[in-house]
Amino acid sequence: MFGTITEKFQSLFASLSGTKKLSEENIAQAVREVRLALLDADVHYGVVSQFVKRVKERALGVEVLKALKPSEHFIEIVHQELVSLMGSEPPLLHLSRTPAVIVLCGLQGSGKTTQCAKLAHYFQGNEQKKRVLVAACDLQRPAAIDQLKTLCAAISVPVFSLGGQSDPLLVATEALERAKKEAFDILIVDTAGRLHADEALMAELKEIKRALNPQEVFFVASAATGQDAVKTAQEFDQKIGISGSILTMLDGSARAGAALSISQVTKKPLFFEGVGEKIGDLQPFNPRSMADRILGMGDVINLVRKAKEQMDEEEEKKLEKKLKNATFTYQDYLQQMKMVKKMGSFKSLFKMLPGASKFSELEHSDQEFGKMEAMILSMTPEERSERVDLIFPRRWRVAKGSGTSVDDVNRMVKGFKNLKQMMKQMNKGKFNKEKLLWR
Ligand SMILES: Nc1nc2c(ncn2[C@@H]2O[C@H](COP(=O)(O)OP(=O)(O)OP(=O)(O)O)[C@@H](O)[C@H]2O)c(=O)[nH]1
Ligand SMILES: [Mg+2]
Repeated sequence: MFGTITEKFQSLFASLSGTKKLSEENIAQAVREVRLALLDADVHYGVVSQFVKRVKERALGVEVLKALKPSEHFIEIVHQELVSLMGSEPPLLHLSRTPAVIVLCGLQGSGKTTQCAKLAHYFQGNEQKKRVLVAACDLQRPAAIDQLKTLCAAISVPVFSLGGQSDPLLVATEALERAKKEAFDILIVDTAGRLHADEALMAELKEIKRALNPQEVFFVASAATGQDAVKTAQEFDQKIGISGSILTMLDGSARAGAALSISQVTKKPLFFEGVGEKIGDLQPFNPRSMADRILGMGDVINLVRKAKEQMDEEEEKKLEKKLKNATFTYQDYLQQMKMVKKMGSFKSLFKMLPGASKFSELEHSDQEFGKMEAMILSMTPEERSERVDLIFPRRWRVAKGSGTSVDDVNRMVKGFKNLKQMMKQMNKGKFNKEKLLWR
């Protein structure tokens, strides 16, 4: 996700791994590299100075615990400090009032309209089950209303708009009336963007804010703009008062700078992150998950969250037990693949596993995924439950039945066995859950 900074941290940690003791000298060197990595990722200068100071103090002050190697200790400190930099815990939304009003604001093209629809989808989805109304208050761009309507039609969320109207304040107040009358739980308001935080835009937003008295005013920022996003967030906060931010475009060539400094600088939490153009590509911001990703430790938090969305509780318990005991058959493998398919592309999910890069032989493409499904479906029930071994003549039959080759079947069997092996390692404690690192 954050290519360069992650690589820098990984190589720093690798170079520390041979160190027997954390000395003043090697701490100074490591801290220098942390500083460079952060500055290079476009993190706010003041934030970097503070961060580096804290890491240094803590690293120098540590009592060396027998359980941890010096390098692990240093990683632990950097990880903890990153988490605390981003607010420690996932922030809580204030949506107690009905309807709760959320206003999205930000510069042109930062992703406001898209996030309106994504948020509506999030709130009406699995866990939340809220009734959402969206208000089209961007009257700057003629196509803005249609864009919002198209996005919301796909998820069956109603949009309130007034055709031919040029006063966004009127649209906002009438939308609130309708939300009240029809007992919507949440009203999400899309607003116009400008190139800069100019006076006209600020005045318009201030009026909308005064009229709606929203619970949340989210500044929507594109992570691609790095520190500029942070500066603009500060400006918006000073002029209209925001309650938090949403960072978008984190899937692109984003650097970690905005994610790391926006909540520190504005003193307002980061609530959500946009990780793609699709309607489901919005996730609640979690400081621990972001720290894991920045340090190249996968993203188990979001992997589990995504999996939970697809599974009912019972399935979840069954899978947990199977994972724990490594009693996992081809049949389960197939079920998992089907679930994974619903969650998104296999490659993107695989990247969320800690240490995934070390298991490159498991990196099947999505196309191969379909092949694997066909192969398992061509197996007999005995083969799928591993009551009989998949010896050569059987592999040949499976290949024929699934329109693949014996090589393909061999690879699938190897992938399956590797996965089982991985699970066994996890259960033997070689997988350190606390630090989410492979040893
Ligand atoms: N890759 C990626 N693209 C995104 C994300 N969020 C939005 N986009 C895309 O960014 C472009 C601009 O998004 P909009 O939602 O129209 O932005 P806006 O802030 O409403 O723009 P204006 O109304 O012109 O101010 C669109 O093409 C979106 O599909 C994201 O998280 N990742
Ligand atoms: Mg828009």
